[in-house]
Amino acid sequence: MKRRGDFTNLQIAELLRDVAAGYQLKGEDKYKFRIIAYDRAADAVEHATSELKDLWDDGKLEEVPGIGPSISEHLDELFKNGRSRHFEEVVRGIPPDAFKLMQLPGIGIKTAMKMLKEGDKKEVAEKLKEVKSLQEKNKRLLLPFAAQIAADIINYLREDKSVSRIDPLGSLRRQASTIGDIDIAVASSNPQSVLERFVEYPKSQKSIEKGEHTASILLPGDIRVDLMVQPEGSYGALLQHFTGSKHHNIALRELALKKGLSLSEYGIREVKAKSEKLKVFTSENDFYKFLGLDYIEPELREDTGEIEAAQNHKLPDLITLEDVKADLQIHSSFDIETSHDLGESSMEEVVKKGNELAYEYLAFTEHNPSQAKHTELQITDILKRKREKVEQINYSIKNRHKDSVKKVFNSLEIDMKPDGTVPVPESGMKTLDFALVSIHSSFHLDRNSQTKRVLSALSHPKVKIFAHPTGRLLEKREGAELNWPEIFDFCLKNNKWVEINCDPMRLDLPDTLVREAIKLGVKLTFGTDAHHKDGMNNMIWGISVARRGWCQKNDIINTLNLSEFEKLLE
Ligand code: DGT
Ligand code: CA
Ligand code: CA
Ligand code: ZN
Repeated sequence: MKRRGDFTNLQIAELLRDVAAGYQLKGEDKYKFRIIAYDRAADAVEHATSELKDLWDDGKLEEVPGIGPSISEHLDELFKNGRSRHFEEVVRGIPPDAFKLMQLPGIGIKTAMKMLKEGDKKEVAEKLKEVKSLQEKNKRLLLPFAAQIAADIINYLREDKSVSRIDPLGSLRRQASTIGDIDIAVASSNPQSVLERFVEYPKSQKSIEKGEHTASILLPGDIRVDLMVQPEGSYGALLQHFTGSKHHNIALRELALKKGLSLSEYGIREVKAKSEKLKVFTSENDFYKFLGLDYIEPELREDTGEIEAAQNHKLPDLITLEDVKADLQIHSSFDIETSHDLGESSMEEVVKKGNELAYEYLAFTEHNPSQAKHTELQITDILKRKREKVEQINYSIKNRHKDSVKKVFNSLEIDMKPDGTVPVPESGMKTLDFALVSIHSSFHLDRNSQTKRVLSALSHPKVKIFAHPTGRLLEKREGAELNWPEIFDFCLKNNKWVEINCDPMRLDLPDTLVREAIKLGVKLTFGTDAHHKDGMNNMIWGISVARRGWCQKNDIINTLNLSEFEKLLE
């Protein structure tokens, strides 16, 4: 039941952004740090994996990175009384429509106020309508979907012979799990010709704007694509500037200022030098080097310590797809009589695909047989039949020396019942090499019960992996409430692993939790959760999550070779 003071994370994030805007109107310079603090807190809340209200209930608001003591105090009042006098005071007198207009790309609070004061009434009404439809949709794109759209446009633009370099920018280049709009950079000796070709993109619904170096179009479904073009000589600065993230750039700008330098998409200037000569950069690498930094991979550019690490030569050597030797969650079409979905490809087809991907081993992780429809004896019988099938596959691949897949493991993705027990009898568990457990029901248990449930299921000696751990579905369903420090601690002490599920709709564990896990030394696994052999291609999206979570090769179980992996199972 909703009570007064029950705010969703999204509502709180919006509120914090409004307060930041309020401070901006009060004085951009005077309140510089508060503006940054509120903006940052808004981002943190939006990306938080737990409901803030619940954290508050547990007295843990300040544990959210980005929420300091002062903001936390105001939120405390907000949750207690349903309002914060401080927030109200900061935004007093600002018309609600101004905040609405701010939700449009490119409109800050100052522009919004100006539009309301002196703008054309009809235009403002039009814009407000745009906001409303934006709020109704306001869905972000899944990463592979955005990547495909960008790849199509990139191929199309490459046909212009003046294009010498072209790359995605923004959240897409940083490989974020969801993408707001698509940004693309081009190096060209003839920007106008590229921009003209771009606005004539056959799938474009509308050209939003076209200037000297930039243009924007709208694709069906209100997908916005921004293009930035510059000569090759300053392409490095262009890439750097529009890859973001915003917070990374703010932090970088501050570092530069301390060195008396100012940064832009064109290059670097000395602030005080009379000549005001612009230093340009073809390569992003040199841009960072000029600031005394090691090259920072785009996935790390979120202002979460990467700049300091780059100063101290402490950046991680990020994992790559080539490091991966196995896929540890695959559903074959073996009829295991589950109440969930079966896979569509046979075990043989999956092995063939595994060879194409140059893997050394694979795990078959069909869902457990339905408990409602079978006796314990029947469940064990089905699992024994599956064991035989897996042994037969292993026998048949044993002497195929040219193939890379040397072994398939007999695993299972097991539901955890709300009380934390597993719906498979001991005699059935014995047939398995190892098992995964996952939450497929009762997503809304309170945090304590949910955590207990997970730890209880993970306790079974055959269970090694906590699969798609939050249970989130991007843009559809929030994850379950869990006490992550407790879960990570348990995994560390009991040699259990946490999955990065590579399904683009899941990408679960989320990158921020990946980082927390590996900081503690918890080992992670990749599972594509493929229900068709082609789903095994999704490994690359799991890699994006791992890289954003600062993972190196040795953080991930799947990088072990077969004999190392077998040893871990002993
Ligand atoms: P998104 O589109 O919400 O998934 O996130 P981003 O990071 O792609 O954000 P976007 O498209 O607004 O801007 C791309 C990057 O450009 C952003 O990460 C920071 C950088 N940037 C630098 N200066 C500016 C600026 O003046 N305006 C905008 N919009 N971005 C800027
Ligand atoms: Ca973007
Ligand atoms: Ca953009
Ligand atoms: Zn599942």
